[in-house]
Amino acid sequence: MTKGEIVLGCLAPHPPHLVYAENPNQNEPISEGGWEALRWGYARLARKLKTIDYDAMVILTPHWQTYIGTHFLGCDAFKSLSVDPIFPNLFRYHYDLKVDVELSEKMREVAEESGIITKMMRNPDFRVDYGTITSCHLLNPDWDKPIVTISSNRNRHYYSVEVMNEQAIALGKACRKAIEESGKKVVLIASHSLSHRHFTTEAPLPEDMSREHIYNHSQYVWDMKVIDLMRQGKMQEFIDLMPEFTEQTIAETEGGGLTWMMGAMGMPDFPAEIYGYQSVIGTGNVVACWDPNEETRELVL
Ligand code: 2X7
Ligand code: FE2
Repeated sequence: MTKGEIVLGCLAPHPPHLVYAENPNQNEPISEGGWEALRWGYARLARKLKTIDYDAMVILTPHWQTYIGTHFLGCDAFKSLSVDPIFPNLFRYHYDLKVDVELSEKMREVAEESGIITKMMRNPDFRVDYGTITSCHLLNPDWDKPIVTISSNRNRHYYSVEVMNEQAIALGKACRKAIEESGKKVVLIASHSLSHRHFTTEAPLPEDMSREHIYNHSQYVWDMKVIDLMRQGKMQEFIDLMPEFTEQTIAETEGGGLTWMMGAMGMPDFPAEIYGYQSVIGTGNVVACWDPNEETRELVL
């Protein structure tokens, strides 16, 4: 069997506002648009994905939070209605997705062997979190590839961002080993924003872009600092700064997605492709990807 590989790593934020703004058939509320800098960036990255040969998407999301161990989706399919608990006015999405259970089981097994506490989610009525649905919808609106979701263990809350970093890197290395042994080509997705200070009052029309802006300048400066490190291919430096960045900007990196993906990809020292940056309800969001293939890697923005 040929060795499996990670063919792309995507940093894919999941504000449900972006799906709302797209008006796909699956979502009940209707919008007049909004947040184009992110949506157009996502559309470009989705086009790149169409040119890449891959078998499955593996996503780590901070909105599936587990307190004992790391959990992996373990049923062939999940179908239900996902309602955002904070923005039910924007996101009531009918999802119907397929899971690569073989790959999921393999990643769980290798993670367990490396000392990580793990569990398969075998409940067919489990409600898949909106982070998974939003990031996967925007990257692949056709939903024609199976996915695997990995939960976010709450070790940042029990311990610290430093412990989260160590655990997420170990999980990333285990997932990479499992992918290589599986013989499959896999796209990784870290589903989250950067800085995460929210507004406190919603505009009467959520897509009123005259009301959308970052709410704290130092959060913006931090976001630009870490995006610059991505551009320069200095991911080890970003991961080393993760505790300070995450604490000072209450960043959604706390869930471990980016650290996990960088651990799996061996801490890339090549430039990330940047597709767009914009605030959503005041949070900082970048769409970015790491393409290990020098021939297809581009300078996007
Ligand atoms: O979960 C989110 C998020 N991470 C960012 C912005 C808006 C809503 O939901
Ligand atoms: Fe979130």
